[in-house]
Amino acid sequence: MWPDDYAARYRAAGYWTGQTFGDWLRELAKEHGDREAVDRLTYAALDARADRLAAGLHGLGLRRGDRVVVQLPNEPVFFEVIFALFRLGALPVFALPAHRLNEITHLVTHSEAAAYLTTRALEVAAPAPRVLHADALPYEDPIDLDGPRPDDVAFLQLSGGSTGLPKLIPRTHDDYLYSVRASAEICELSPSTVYLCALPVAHNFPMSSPGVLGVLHAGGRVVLAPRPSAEVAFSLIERERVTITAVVPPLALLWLDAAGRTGRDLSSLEVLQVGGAKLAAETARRVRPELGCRLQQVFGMAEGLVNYTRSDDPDFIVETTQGRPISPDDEILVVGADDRPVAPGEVGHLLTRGPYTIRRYYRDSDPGAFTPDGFYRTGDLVRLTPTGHLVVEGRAKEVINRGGEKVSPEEVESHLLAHPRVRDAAVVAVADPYLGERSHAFVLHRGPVTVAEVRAFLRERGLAAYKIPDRIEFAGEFPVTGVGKTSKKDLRAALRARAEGES
Ligand code: AMP
Ligand code: DBH
Repeated sequence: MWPDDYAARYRAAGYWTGQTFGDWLRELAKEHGDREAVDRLTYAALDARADRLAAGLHGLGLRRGDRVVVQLPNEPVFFEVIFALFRLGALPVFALPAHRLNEITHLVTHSEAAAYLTTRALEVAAPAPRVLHADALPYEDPIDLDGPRPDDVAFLQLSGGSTGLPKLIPRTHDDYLYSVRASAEICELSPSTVYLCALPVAHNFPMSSPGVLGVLHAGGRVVLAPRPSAEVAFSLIERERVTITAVVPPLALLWLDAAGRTGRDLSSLEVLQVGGAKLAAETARRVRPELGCRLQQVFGMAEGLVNYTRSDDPDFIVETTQGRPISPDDEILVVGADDRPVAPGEVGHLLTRGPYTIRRYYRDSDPGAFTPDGFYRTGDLVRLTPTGHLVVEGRAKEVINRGGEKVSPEEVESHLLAHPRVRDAAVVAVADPYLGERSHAFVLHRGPVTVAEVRAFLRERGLAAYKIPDRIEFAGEFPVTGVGKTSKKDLRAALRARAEGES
């Protein structure tokens, strides 16, 4: 995947250490054996069960290089399964519980999977050659396996697929372990870390930023939440004395609103990580006073690059930026439509290359997502602050082109969120015969408020007239992606369907 000279450099710099996930868990088990790793499962037990499951799966005919679509809820068996597959050298394909027949069929077909491993509760009637049930997995006496190499692909992660079906992202043992180790260090994890995994564990953010794997690396403890609701999460935070957890912005809003009326003791919580979509500064500023913990912004992508705000960043940086890269060797370019760098501080397209960012998708699908010299085109519009922090201004494809005037949905959303009666907002483009596109704001509110009041509020804030949404509509809830981000794709589709119904 990486050219030889880059691979040599990343090894020489100590990023790629030549370890596989299977060896890594073995080491963790030696070091932290009797400590709890995930819920009540100890490091030693996880290590042993992974060996026995690897033997059992081998007995069923699974071999090194085979792909296995894994769709599991937040339960300890997820860890046994992925480490068994890592030891076999078989590649998990990380489906999310929210995926249905459409996505699972795509994953099975595109990866040419040998099996689909799931629980009966999640199973879809996918055309997998073989379905393995998590409640009936084969555990056998360990056998010798000629496992994978550190530079082999360890698994296939999914891109969010904000448009179309998820793309498959090949991540190697070497590159992913580097991002995990470096993330654990940046996030200052230790054996006393207790991480609540509230998001679906198979998603790249809760898996690796620093996520459950970062916590294992530090010898800490993972607590799995069956659902991300404030009620479930807060009771687990209280009971397990959770120190750090990660959410997407819509969930942060729900938790913030619930924090005021919870009877739960959240005093153990030191850090709330928020990432996956733009967090409005208005919301960011609520975290410390309302949840009593520090905020960390995380801007990442399953393709690689991850940015964090750091614990010693001043508050205004933490509240208004999406952090800076993990690695000194993460190369960041902010470019215009011609792929040439914009002036410092200007908004442009983010391109990136580095020791844990892929150079191509699985089977080289969508080669246009990479420049000829190997930079990944993130699709994000960003600007760099003088301090080297990135501010995400939106997704290039989601900018609304209103008769030539460009409107950033994120900017309008942050103004909407400043209204005390607005709980959340999502602004999308809708086709318009005269302007090409016009803007449509969906708003979730609390307490009585009218569209006219919201509109007047935006005007009073001095927002340019062309940025004021052409339509504002109150909604009951937003459709969400598998990890819980607001799904603008579904909002746009709803508007299209409505327009077709009307015509
Ligand atoms: P995915 O394709 O699911 O891996 O999603 C990655 C994308 O999510 C990024 O390219 C960004 O568009 C978006 N994203 C992730 N974290 C943030 C963040 N903190 N702020 C803004 N956008 C984000
Ligand atoms: O949205 C993402 O994909 C994401 C967000 C934060 C991610 O992959 C990550 C951190 O690693």
